[in-house]
Amino acid sequence: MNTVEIFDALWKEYTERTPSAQKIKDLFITKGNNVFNDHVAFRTFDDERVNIEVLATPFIKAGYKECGDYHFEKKKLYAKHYEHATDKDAPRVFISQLLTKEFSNDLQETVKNMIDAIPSENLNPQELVFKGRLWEQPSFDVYEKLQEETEYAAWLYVNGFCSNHFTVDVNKLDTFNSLQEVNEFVKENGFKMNTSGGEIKGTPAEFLEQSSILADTIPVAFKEITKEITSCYYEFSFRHPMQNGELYSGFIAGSADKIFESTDMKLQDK
Ligand code: OOG
Ligand code: NI
Repeated sequence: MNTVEIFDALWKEYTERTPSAQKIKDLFITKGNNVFNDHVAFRTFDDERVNIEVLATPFIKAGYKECGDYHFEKKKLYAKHYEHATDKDAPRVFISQLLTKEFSNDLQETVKNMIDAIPSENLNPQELVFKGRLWEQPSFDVYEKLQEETEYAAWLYVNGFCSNHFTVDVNKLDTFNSLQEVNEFVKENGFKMNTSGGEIKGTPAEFLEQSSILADTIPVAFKEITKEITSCYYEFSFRHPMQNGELYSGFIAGSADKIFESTDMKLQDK
């Protein structure tokens, strides 16, 4: 698959779970903008069958190369970002993994069982990122136990491997000049922003400002009960030029730390 095919397939699957993203994109288009995608992100576990390197496979095959890496000590996550070697219009890819050994034996066992349950024909690095949840119907009891230790693992247990956000490249919008203006527009249209760490994460001095809506929720049929659980969200990024005049191309760990929380159940109105 080339990059266009990859991102078309990911967008289709993502907007089925994240109707707000399609609605917001359409609002920008109605206002006269072309919408470009700055990056997508994936989440996974550090198990060698599904870790960052495995999820990166389709991108590496399509011409991507590894760029930065990021540590999240409190959330016990590690991440890498990838950029296309030659195609400057291809979106960046951010992939994080949970450092499972830093959690309880129970959590490690649950994660191992999840991955053991993936049918072998689906454990295909070239396709893993397009498939969503690959294990059996989740249990609400297991979901809640994971959530006590980490929202990230609970979210992954329900949602599986999928692009958890696309990102509007605010620099390339024609009718907006700042992230503030974009946020006002998104809020006026009835969407709720993730305000953890402030509505805008990062500063011009860090060369990257970001914001995101709170994740949509979708009904999840657990073994015991059907409940509304967070799916995915939409992000907005504004990049600033560095001393050499080029736009900053990486990520900022301190900001990403808060962007992760866009899928936290505790930020949703109860
Ligand atoms: C990724 C959060 C980090 C960014 O742009 O800093 C991120 C996630 O929610 O999995 O996307
Ligand atoms: Ni992001």
